[in-house]
Amino acid sequence: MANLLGDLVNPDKYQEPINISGFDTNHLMDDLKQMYVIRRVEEIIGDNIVTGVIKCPCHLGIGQEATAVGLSRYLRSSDRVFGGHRSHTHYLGLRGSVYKLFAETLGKLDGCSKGMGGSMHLYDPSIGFGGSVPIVGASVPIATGAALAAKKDNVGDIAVSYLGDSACEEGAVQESFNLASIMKLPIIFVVENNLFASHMHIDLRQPHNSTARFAEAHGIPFKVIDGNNLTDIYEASQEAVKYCRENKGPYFIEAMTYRWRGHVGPREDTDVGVKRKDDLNTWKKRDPIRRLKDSLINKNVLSENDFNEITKLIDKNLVEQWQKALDAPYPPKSLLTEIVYK
Ligand SMILES: Cc1ncc(C[n+]2csc(CCOP(=O)(O)OP(=O)(O)O)c2C)c(N)n1
Repeated sequence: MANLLGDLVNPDKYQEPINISGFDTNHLMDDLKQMYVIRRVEEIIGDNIVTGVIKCPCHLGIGQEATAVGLSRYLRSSDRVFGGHRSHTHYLGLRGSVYKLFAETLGKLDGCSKGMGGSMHLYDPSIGFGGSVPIVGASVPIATGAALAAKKDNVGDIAVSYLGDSACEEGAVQESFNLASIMKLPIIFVVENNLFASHMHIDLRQPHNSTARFAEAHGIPFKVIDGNNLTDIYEASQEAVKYCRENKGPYFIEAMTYRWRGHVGPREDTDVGVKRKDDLNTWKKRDPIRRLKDSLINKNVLSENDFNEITKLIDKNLVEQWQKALDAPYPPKSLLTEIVYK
């Protein structure tokens, strides 16, 4: 078996600024801001879990912001994107409303799922987000079905299925890979490989640490990339989206990344009893935001001062959105029978 992850699995590597030559600086700046927005949104959510204001379980993607932000740049609102339990990044990558996400985590009527879903059931078809499902791997067959529908519509729309490394261990996920391959469905499977399934490292669960071998086994073209490098994600996404829009079949991206917080909730020092503190400190040096920011500063596109001004404005706006969500009403009980059991 080829060593597909190579040095990507070594957190001492890939800490330097990224190569941004030839990329549109407006795009890079826009996506830097969005990655910062995502990180701060999740930090606010984390703080409000600690105080008990947020009561639903939240799986934070802090450290994993780049993949969805980079891929979303090449998607359109008629595409069909699906996620799982850790999908704030996927929803916000598509420029989902921060206010609606805050409101959803608080169970408020203005939430993107009318306050009925919480953090793990996000939904907004107006931006192409077909939904997130907390049952591991469960949205992958749904995304595959959406790809079949897109193929039948024949207007070049595609599906995207975000999944974790452990979701590949679900039978329905392997069946989805097979079906997508055999039916040449326009779907990008994006595995965010953060090495862990809650507390358990991939080396204890699988005979190999890369999930791209599943793509190889199913005859799906794939790219293994540094998931904390925005421009690597741009390049892989552009190729994958083009391939799918041209109706050539599915594509598989394995993005190597690492989550900074525990499996669920805001604590970072422990993870269901597993200590990974030393590793975490090293992985933090592969921060996708800091690496992009440093690249832009090195090229004189941005200064430290500009960045501070930009982030100050974002922070102020997020505080306002959070307060608005706190003040928003809860849904009426009647909505339960109107929409949940419809
Ligand atoms: C079918 C099923 N089995 C177990 C769980 C409990 N569970 C929730 S998340 C998770 C680990 C998921 O790991 P991965 O898919 O790699 O995503 P990550 O959490 O790393 O983003 C598990 C085992 C579940 N929700 N659904």
